[in-house]
Amino acid sequence: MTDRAKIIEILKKESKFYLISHMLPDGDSIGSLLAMGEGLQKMGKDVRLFAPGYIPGKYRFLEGTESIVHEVLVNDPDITMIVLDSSDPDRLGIFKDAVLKSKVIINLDHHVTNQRFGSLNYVDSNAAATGEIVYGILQELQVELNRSIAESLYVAISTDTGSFKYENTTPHTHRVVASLLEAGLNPGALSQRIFDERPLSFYMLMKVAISGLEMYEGRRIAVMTLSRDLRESSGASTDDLEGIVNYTRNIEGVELGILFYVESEQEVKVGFRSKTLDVSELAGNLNGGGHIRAAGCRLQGDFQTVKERVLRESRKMLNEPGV
Ligand SMILES: [Mn+2]
Repeated sequence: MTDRAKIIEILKKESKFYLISHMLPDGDSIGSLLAMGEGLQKMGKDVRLFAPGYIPGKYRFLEGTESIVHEVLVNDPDITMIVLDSSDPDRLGIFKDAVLKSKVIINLDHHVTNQRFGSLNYVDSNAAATGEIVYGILQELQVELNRSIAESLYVAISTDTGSFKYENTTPHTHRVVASLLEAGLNPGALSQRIFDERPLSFYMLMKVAISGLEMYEGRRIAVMTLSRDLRESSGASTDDLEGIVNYTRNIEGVELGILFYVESEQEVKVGFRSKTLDVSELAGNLNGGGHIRAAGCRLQGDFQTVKERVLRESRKMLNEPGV
């Protein structure tokens, strides 16, 4: 019997579940958490939802976000844990210890790097999002899709595929989404809300970032610089930082985009975006990490020193790719 089949059995048989998503909750982790939670509730199960972090404002319209708990759960051996979209237990933050003490941990994920820390692991790295995996499980459990489950899964899948633009988007992804649309959601309104609309504070901060734009290496590297002071004086939140770095990569001819965020006199956060380079390797050389086209690191030191070091590593990577 595969782990997937065993998981289906447990979901049918057991009655109490705690569902946990990862730190810095993103669209996939929140959407998967809500959809799985509502699906199990529709089967008459007793379900509680947990997230070790703040839910970004743009996702709070999803039904059920208000019931997500952020404090440490009380451990009870009768409760089955379902961990979603988390490649390793450290991603569970304050919930890590309570989860690891449980007898049954169901690990549902799509990250290639998943450490298979569950007692049952269903990890499918061909899935574009954990939301696709949750969709398959709910189908198998014969849970009928309603509008709120469909919206949660749409948010999960559309965010992890960059609105169906990233290379992880497959024919299967589109088939899943087709059945979500059949459940009656409005993709235009949802996408407007998740991808296009941003608070005015974001644009005020963007204005500052653009005015300081610098180009290097024959305009193949674009650099933006922001600081905590600039962010605070523009009224922007740290949520608003997310996304600004993407604009560096979107400039025509740019191969590598960098955003420096000066946290303090002794610490700088660096975000990398690329079109074809492996920036997870670049970030890795600087004690950071991430994905192939989107990665980052956090460096100690004053801004000028950090900037010179990062630009030196970046030039090296750009001029000798694959070496
Ligand atoms: Mn994901």
